[in-house]
Amino acid sequence: MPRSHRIAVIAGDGIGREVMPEGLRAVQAAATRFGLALELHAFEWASCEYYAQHGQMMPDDWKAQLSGMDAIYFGAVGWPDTVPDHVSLWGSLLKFRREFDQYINLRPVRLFDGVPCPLAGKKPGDIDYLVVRENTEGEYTALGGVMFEGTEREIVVQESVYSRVGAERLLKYAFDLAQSRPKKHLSLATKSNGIAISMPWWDRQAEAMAAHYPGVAWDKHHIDILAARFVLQPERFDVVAATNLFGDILSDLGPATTGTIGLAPSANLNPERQFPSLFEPVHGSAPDIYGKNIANPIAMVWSGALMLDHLTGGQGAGRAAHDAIVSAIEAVLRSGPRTPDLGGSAGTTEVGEAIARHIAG
Ligand code: GGG
Repeated sequence: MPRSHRIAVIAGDGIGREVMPEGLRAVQAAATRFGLALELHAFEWASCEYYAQHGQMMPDDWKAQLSGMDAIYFGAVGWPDTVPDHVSLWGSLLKFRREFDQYINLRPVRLFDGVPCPLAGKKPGDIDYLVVRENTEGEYTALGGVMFEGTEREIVVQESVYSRVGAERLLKYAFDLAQSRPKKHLSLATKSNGIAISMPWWDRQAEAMAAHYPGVAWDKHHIDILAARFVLQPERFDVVAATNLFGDILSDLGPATTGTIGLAPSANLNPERQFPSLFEPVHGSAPDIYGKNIANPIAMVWSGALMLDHLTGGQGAGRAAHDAIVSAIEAVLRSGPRTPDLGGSAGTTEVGEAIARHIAG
């Protein structure tokens, strides 16, 4: 008998706690339908509440506690009233990404049938691309410092770090992905006119990688015009490769053009499977709407679908479970209950239950 897939469940903060039960409802409905054995292990840490009690976001042995897990299903982190955002993020999510070498952050962006598009004249199919964000280095570093703090001469320096290994593995993943898709197109986010050392270097890495993929057409866009094109010509895009910060910005902008970032899922992947990968909504903990049962659970649910697909290597029961969850999301967005971010008045739970009913068939 195949062994169970071991999943660490970390709801985190704010609406992470409200959308997680709906994500689990969908994941469990799909697992039951397709005979996937799951072992769920809930952890209460990686939250600002834990920080308030212990002075840190996670216990010292967090890695040992997660050893043997096949995936991490993660809600959201951040409660700035009690813990500064950079402390909560660096104390939890960024530790997972870096110490589990989840160097790919895959963020699908798709306009669904039935969802009013804020962009004039766009229909489903016009917005359907994948942002591939570098996830362990780049602009996200804690390298730097402050001099002459609190004086008129105050100076702050923070470094960005791009390694050849980091760029090559990101680009290889993104080109492989582009090659596997019907459009076979890759766009690189750059800013090589203004950021005159690291970005021309990125352009050269992409050019070198592209030489191995003659079947993939590629282009590069400065990040400013790329942002405009996400709004004006989203149909141009298929796979978009970006550094950590550029990818983070693009993967909020993209979903905003599809109606709401409440739909946007993500997969923080360690493609070699030496470590567990992590699946989370793109949105954060949204303290302003926490406790109202109005958060859209679909990003969490869709992230769960990506997790099940990953667990079985994109094949068999995990793939079937993924497809059933995405079909259920499509059905509910076409004619089911909606949360207020999509103009509806349904609650988080109501939407989650409707999706789970579709999955069960
Ligand atoms: N579920 C994602 C989450 O909690 N995100 C918080 C956040 O600000 N993340 C920043 C990032 O993805 O770099």
